[in-house]
Amino acid sequence: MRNLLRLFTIIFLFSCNKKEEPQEQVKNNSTEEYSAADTLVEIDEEIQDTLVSAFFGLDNALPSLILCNQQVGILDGMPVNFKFPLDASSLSETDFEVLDSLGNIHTPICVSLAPANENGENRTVLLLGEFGTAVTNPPVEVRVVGDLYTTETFSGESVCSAIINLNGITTTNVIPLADGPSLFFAQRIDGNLNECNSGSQTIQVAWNGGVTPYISDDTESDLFQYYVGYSDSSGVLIPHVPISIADIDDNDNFHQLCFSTSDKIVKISMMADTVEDPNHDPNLYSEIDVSSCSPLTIIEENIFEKGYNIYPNPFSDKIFVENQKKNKSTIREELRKRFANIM
Ligand SMILES: [Ca+2]
Ligand SMILES: [Ca+2]
Ligand SMILES: [Ca+2]
Repeated sequence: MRNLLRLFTIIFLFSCNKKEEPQEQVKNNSTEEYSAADTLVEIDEEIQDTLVSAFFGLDNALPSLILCNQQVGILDGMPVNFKFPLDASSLSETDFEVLDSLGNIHTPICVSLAPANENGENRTVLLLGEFGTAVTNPPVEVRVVGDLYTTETFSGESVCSAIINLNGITTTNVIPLADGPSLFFAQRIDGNLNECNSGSQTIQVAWNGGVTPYISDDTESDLFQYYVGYSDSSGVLIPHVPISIADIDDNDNFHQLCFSTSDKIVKISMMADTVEDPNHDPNLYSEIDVSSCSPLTIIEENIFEKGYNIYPNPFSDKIFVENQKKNKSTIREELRKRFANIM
């Protein structure tokens, strides 16, 4: 299937170099002009933004025999966080390289989507291996160097997705060992994925490292009281405290917050010093916008009504564009998914 995809992909190659003659000009309602090449640069950046962060969670603290089924000693643990869910069947340890501050390149011993591998999750890969040493030689960059694919979201997730090959994207947003966790993703959850037993609106949040209660007497079920959801009333944010919390006690980095309000929650915050990572570092105050599918912008409509389909190129930093003879509504629907709230 993937080979087929590649086969059909190479019809037009647009350069990402803005200095080149734009192959197509489109106008929006203002007087500004955009080129197809500029738009592709934007798309390239949005694909790059799919990889949000890596989190140096534990340094020489995890047993390789138990976690990787290999006797190589005590390992570092590093969750790597994506905005889109990943296709587990395309995931392997050779999809990743970790660069430390001395310039050494490390390949993980093993990788896993577990424990955050329920339907509606699958956005965090746990890398296990030797990635450096806290303070003196920490990991500074994580690269995707193999064909690792995102996958479609499930019905009930407010974010929509598309199948994208992430090969070639990198992040230097590597959170140091001593830092606490922060929120990297939130979306509304409906239907079968909703684990709340009460309330009228469920928001799923994800942390960039695994979290457990920081306050010694708390259990995970107590954590709802430190979260705040915000609805937007003509630009004024109205706070709402969840009535309970779900998706707890499963050792992952996801929570579901159960709200009694039917006002649309657009942002979530968490008070400082309420959760900690596996290294026992507490969180700072953290906030995140609730993601959802976003409508096409005028420039995107102009580009895609002409029938182009876009794929990242697995073998270079260029993007391939295929001119497709599809009808307008099909293209719009695909694009609506493809541009799914990567902002
Ligand atoms: Ca280490
Ligand atoms: Ca879970
Ligand atoms: Ca959980």
